[in-house]
Amino acid sequence: MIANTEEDFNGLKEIGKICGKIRDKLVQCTKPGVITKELDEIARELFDSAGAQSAPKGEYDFPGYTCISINKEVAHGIPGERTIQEGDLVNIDVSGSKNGYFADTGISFVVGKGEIVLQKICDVAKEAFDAGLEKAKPGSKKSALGKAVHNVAKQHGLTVIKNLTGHGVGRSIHEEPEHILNFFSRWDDEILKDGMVIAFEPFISTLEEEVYQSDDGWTFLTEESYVAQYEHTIILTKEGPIITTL
Ligand code: M3C
Ligand code: CO
Ligand code: CO
Repeated sequence: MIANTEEDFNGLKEIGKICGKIRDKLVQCTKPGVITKELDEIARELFDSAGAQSAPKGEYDFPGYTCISINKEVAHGIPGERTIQEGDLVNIDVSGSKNGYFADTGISFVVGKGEIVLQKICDVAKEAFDAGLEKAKPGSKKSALGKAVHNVAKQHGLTVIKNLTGHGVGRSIHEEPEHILNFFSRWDDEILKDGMVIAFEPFISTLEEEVYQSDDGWTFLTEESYVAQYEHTIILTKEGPIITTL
């Protein structure tokens, strides 16, 4: 969407704050021994008490209130009976709506002490986000974000996922612009607009560049790589980006 009224900015900030708080609470509760369904239950209660709805559930009938993906799972992991263990790479992605406004945020992190490479991809996903954020200005090319993401990945000897992307958000969870790529494409000539709302979510991978969908019809996996994501909802303005999900 293009945010242009006070009501738009307030509505986007309200749901952004709710999703950011739920994300932080779930990260804080992700300890060895916790079951992913228990984390999702916390999210359900927090959405409820905030008068907000889960976007995966409300928009796609996803079997959970949040997406929780572990180790070789990259995204859209279904919360279930799985127990978190020390050293797990966990991704928590929280998206929701209130009063017709949407936000989307996610983070990958390592539980306790884990393999060094896992911490590295999490750090690089954040670095790639920051590099792309520098380019997130009205009047700039949308493709500059993906170029920045891919450059950061390459600098660290890592790759990006090419078939998962960021996207427009605001009045629904996924809307125009349809794709914010994790790499440069010369065909992507769209210009970012003042007030445009995007979910920017670099996916940094140790090796493979594509995910495939598991038999459960939801979870995205790789064969043999680890992937980290870092996502926020951003309103692009001439005065600078507003991150609604901090
Ligand atoms: N918030 C998710 C979508 C959840 S709906 C099941 C997203 O937009 O960040 C992702 N898209 C692709 C992978 S994660
Ligand atoms: Co998301
Ligand atoms: Co998203």
